[in-house]
Amino acid sequence: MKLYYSPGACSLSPHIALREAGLNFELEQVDLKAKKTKAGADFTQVNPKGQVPTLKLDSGEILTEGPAVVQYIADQKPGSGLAPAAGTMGRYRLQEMLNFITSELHKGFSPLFRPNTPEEYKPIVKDALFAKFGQLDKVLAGKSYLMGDQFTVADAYCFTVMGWSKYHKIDLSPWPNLKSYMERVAARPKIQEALKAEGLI
Ligand SMILES: N[C@@H](CCC(=O)N[C@@H](CS)C(=O)NCC(=O)O)C(=O)O
Repeated sequence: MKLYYSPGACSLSPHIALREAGLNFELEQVDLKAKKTKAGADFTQVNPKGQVPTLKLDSGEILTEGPAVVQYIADQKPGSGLAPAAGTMGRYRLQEMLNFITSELHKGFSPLFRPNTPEEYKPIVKDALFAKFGQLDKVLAGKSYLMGDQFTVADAYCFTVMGWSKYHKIDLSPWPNLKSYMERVAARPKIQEALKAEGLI
């Protein structure tokens, strides 16, 4: 498999999942502005949406959209516990969480990254995000990970997106469960490996 990624972008989530699953994979960096791969290829020929994460499967097929990509990775190693078995209530709970992360958190952060977002709109974006942080903080009360004691691909995604807080000088202290969760997840050896491989630490 080959994961097309950009350092620190949402592609860090499947990158973590691949390492946590212990799968063999290659990484290829993408310049998201120029839409070029590190090797100089036109990235839109790989993924017409021009976005990461993009996973090239061993069959040559291309899989996109973070929540789908991480579930595919988890399902390659069912014993890893990265996702409950398909068709179980646990899997629907995982999908519920992945969808929350993608639509409320990930896309909630997006305006903060756009160079043309007016400064006066940013506090409105942050207020909406902070309401979601409060909801996550409640979910995490008394739990090690989002789904309970087991680390899953939802944690890889949540850690990736919540990590963007530091780029926007957002202090997580008002959400103590979320803050300690971020520290706990960051300490996982495979996460440290992924962060190093992307040049983030
Ligand atoms: N709906 C996609 C969104 C992926 C996405 O927003 N990727 C960003 C990086 S975090 C990207 O590639 N941005 C460049 C662009 O949209 O042109 C998913 O969930 O995977």
